[in-house]
Amino acid sequence: MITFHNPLHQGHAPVHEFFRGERVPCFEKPARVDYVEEALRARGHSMLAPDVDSSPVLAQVHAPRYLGFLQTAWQQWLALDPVANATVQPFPSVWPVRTLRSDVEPDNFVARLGLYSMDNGTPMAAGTWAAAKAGADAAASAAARVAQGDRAAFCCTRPPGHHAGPDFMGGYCFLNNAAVAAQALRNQGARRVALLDVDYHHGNGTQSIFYARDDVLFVSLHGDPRTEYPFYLGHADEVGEGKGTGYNLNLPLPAGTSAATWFEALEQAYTRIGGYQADALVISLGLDAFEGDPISRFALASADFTRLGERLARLGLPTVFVLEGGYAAAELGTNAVNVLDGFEQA
Ligand code: OKP
Ligand code: ZN
Repeated sequence: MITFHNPLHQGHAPVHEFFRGERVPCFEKPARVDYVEEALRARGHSMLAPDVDSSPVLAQVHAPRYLGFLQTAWQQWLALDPVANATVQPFPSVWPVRTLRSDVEPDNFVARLGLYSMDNGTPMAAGTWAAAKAGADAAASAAARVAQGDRAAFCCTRPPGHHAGPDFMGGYCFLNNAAVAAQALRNQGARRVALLDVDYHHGNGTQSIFYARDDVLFVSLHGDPRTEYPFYLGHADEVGEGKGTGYNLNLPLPAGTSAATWFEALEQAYTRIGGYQADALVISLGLDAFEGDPISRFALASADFTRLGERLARLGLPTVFVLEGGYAAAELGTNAVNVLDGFEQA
């Protein structure tokens, strides 16, 4: 399968995140994508650099003031203390929750960082903007291929994107690559796009971007937000709003769900997508439903990812795969390429 990789992903290499008040090494690390690229090469998939500028599409799925902030965030951080901050990661410490105002941008950098973040679990580094932008370019490039008639394409990138909303980062995500792919497909002639998110974590950002729209159907299988990140979105009663009502389907499953039950829920997703008459499909391909994932609690085996690819192929739609999560880094390559090979061999 044609793969667009992200030549700049290694510039996004924050060192630590927080877990229960302690600093721990980042789970979302460059080695993840190195393993996927290695597996792609080993199984003969061709890899290309992005060849589309996603800027116009980014402006359709993210707010201008958020994009403006993100693009220069690292320079703004350095401006506070060019020497000390070069080796320190910025973290938000205050957020505009209920009753506080989010319409006025504070002058204070850390306050702005909180305004544009949903958590303190999304560390930045010097190369974050360049890496995130190149990833969005890879998503737009994969979408362009599929719009031009390719059966499928894979966007192999990190940082992931599905937690990034219209105007905020979160959950290791900065720019919503899957939303870019879906919007790019719409721009290039697809009347309806189905977006299926199989990452363990609910794609709150993607849901929010398309919540009031009927031209992009969002369907997600994920750990129940009562116990799993992102906690504050992803329940079954979220069905869309306005003309988007009926075009959002959440299938939350309890932590510990078996592969058999997961595939049963996948059939419900297929039924909804089948009834939508989409012209194209985007898969938010998180691989953290894997039994060996260190931060997730579903139980898919590596062979189940082949089965997932086979099942997705039977929808018969032009398909863009976009890499999201998956933190069992050494197995990530096998699991990702199993999906692609299952899809191509079905
Ligand atoms: C991103 B994606 C664990 C912290 C977990 C949030 C998880 C983000 C998952 N110590 N932080 O959906 O795979
Ligand atoms: Zn995830």
